[in-house]
Amino acid sequence: MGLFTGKKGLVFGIANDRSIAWGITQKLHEEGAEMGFTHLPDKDPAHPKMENRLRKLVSGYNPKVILPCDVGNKDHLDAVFNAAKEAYGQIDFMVHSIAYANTEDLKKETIECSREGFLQAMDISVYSLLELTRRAKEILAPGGSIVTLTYLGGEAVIPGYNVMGVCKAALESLLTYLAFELGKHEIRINGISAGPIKTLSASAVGDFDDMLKLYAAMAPMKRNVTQEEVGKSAIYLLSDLASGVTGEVLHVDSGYHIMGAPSAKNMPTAG
Ligand code: 0WD
Repeated sequence: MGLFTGKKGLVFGIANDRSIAWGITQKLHEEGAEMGFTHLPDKDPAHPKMENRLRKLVSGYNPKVILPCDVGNKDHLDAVFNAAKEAYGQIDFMVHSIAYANTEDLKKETIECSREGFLQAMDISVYSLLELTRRAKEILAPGGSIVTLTYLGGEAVIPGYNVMGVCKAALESLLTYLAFELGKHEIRINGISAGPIKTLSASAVGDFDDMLKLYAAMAPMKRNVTQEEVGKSAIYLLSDLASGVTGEVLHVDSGYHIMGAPSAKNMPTAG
């Protein structure tokens, strides 16, 4: 009997086998969860790359829901939540592992970010949590739990993270307001602040390989975290083990966030 035996949920944000959402999904599956999934809509329906990639990954899981979903598209969201209601009646958890900023705006200094780029990044990376949560609330059973993914760049300046840092700050604030409002319905929502993991969207962030090296040098555990480690922490937050935890951001980053400076031994020598 697994932690999630008899539990059902929705996972948003699997792009490929490197996605953090895939790490979480594998752990949920090991613990007996039944899941529905979405993928980004394919531009060419004759060659549904995104859909095929997701179907291949989850083929052993017999999902009742696999649908295209751009979180900025109301019709897609209607279709996903209608299908989930029909397939499952009620659900027990939801994973929000979505962020987007166009590369041009992401690479610019934050001060240079365009209005359109800023609004789009906020819409897809932050408002999507609000919208998915509002819809999920209608089918989440009491005791239900939501997890979203964030990053330290929302708490302090991480050069290169730019407009996405502003989005993560907003996301972390949003999750506390949602936690407050959902608490009376016995629904919890928490965030995982993951250390850097090389995924598709991470490769859009400047100097990513250097960031991995910096973490390995500076973090108390002297290494980076894995997709699997984020998955393990996510099942804690999504399960009854965390029944008293809401509005929390759990750092899964080898302890990097507690450091104020690298060890003096690693500092470049002055003069
Ligand atoms: O180092 C990292 N990889 C970290 C990621 C450290 C800390 C946090 N995170 C966060 C990200 O900011 C994001 O919120 O984790 C979450 C998942 O990111 P990921 O697993 O690193 O990235 P990826 O595998 O690319 O998944 C993000 C997915 C998209 O992938 P692509 O690369 O195709 O944009 O978000 C989804 C999509 O599947 N996504 C959307 N889904 C629905 N509608 C949309 C959209 N409009 N845009 C992006």
